[in-house]
Amino acid sequence: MSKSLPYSMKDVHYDNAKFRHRSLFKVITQTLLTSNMRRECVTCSTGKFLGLLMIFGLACLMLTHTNKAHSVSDGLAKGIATNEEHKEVTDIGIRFKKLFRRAPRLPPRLSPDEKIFHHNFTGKLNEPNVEEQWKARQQNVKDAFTHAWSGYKKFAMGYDELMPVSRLGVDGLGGLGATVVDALDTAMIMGLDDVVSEASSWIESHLLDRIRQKGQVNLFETTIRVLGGLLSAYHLSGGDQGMTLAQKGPKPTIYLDIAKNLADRLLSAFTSSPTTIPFSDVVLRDSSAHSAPDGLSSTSEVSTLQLEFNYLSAISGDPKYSTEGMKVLAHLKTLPKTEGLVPIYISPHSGEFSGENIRLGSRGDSYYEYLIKVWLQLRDTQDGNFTYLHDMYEEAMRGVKHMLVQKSTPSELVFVGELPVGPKGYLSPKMDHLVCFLPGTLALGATKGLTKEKAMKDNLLTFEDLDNLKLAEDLTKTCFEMYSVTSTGLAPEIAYFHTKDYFESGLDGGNKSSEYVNDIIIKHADRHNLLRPETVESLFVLYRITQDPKYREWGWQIFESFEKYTKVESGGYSSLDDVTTVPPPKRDKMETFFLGETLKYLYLLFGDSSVMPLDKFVFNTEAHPLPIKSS
Ligand code: DMJ
Repeated sequence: MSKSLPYSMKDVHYDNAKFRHRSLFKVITQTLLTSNMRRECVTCSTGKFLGLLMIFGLACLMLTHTNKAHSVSDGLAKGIATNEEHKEVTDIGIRFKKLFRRAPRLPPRLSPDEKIFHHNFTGKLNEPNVEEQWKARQQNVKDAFTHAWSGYKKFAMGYDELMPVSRLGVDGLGGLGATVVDALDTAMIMGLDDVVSEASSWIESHLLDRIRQKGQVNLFETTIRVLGGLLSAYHLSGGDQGMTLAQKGPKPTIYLDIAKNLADRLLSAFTSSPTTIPFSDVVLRDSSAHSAPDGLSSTSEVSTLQLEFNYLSAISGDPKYSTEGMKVLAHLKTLPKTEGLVPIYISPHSGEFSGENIRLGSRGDSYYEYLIKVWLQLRDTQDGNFTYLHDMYEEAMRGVKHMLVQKSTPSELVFVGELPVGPKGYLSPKMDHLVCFLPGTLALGATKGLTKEKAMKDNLLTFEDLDNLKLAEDLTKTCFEMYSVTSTGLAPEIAYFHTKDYFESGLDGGNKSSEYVNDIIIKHADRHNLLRPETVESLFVLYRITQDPKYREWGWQIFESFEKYTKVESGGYSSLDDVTTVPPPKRDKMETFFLGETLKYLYLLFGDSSVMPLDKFVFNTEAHPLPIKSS
């Protein structure tokens, strides 16, 4: 299979290049040719005929001279427009055609609010009340969160997860009440004081005891969900002069004290390892750590701890957490890679990567996410030089574009494949739903959390940033289509794509009216949906950055499908066994990230964009916002 992956500048369409200035000559001729000529030619007088002849002669004269490209005000856009237009003026035949073409539309001069309606809006909401109606949709998400919490509270309070169909609790994450901690900051952001009160008093009364008594937990899962949740709650309840979103609940220092106690135990994964790469598992009650049975750690897991550990060091004043976490990234920097891409396993015993499997799905994903997010978190601090993280990120994204990105057939969806046997092997057209974090990360990396409009205006975007942003938009579409090709409107855990080299028949998603039903293959074993957040996470980031309302509309469609097919009447939402069948069989598990991430991102997507601005907060991989500190 060919590995040439032509995701390059030629695929990029820059907004500003669409709108070019019209010369006076074009305006006169086009006006004559489009209005006068069409309407009056039949009755035109000799005078008018001579006038037209003169203009035609003038046109011929001008066409024999090279016309320099017009300038576009923005610096970057100028370069792009100049190149494109230079090509256009070399061919006289084309220029004749252009004379007779309809005048290009000038950019509309609209206020930012109006712009939202005129740009690709799918038109479901009425214009005058649109913000009101998004508020109503946001309220629906809040209601969904309340319904999810009520099921958990009734049947599973204190367990890690709810089994909503059986109406039972289950400890799938070591028994730290993971749903309580994962959900808490979402409740704070939504202003659900009663939930904040219930969750925080459980944390205050039980969590420390659980941490002291419990056995084995996974270092990564516990860090991103429990430690991340505590740190975010600390900030949102006013810790470190943070926001006071929570009117109810304990003093912020309670969250900090529990966070430190937990992190001190988790540190054993680093300190017992013979290298800087931590072991994957920790036994909380005796602060011991060991590697997984195969002796390996996942690359994404060892590199997705640093946002949390850095913030804990910043607020506790104790550098040990950050020091251990950052040693991992500094070490990863020194290891050999393939165009910035890394295998999904690493050995804590040797410190070397293990195997050749490269992917941005499970075990690979958040390595790439944290490179840019940790850089964003630390770039304005005076604690050291972290440019290497940005360099690693940019190299990796170039590698993704060169080695992993392809287009499906027949309808050209852009997707990210995998290299299961390494860089010299074949490219598998398989994309986990987990990969749908990537568009959000790419967009964030391009504008650093600013809107595209502001970043363009301030000349902050490089060609590479624009290229990455375009890829982000294309991949977001693909992730959304992974939902809309199925009978339920919900995405499978894994999709494959038809390409010129890969075809399997009879495995479509079931929605025959989708334009992409022939592009996406869903194998029987991959048809489940775990209420995962990655697509709505990217919709949220893309909406914040591009301000294009289509991302909100897509989010609403996904939310409606969750409501329709995953809601359990007695309380909670359930993961599904098969998204291609209606009604879909339920899997009887509400994952903690449905409350921690999926509903939080949907709520923020439909709400005011000034809440949790992306240039002031960095979301950990479990959607817990941490403030970006400037010193
Ligand atoms: C979450 O725990 C995190 O988002 C993680 O990075 C990936 N998997 C789940 C959600 O799908």
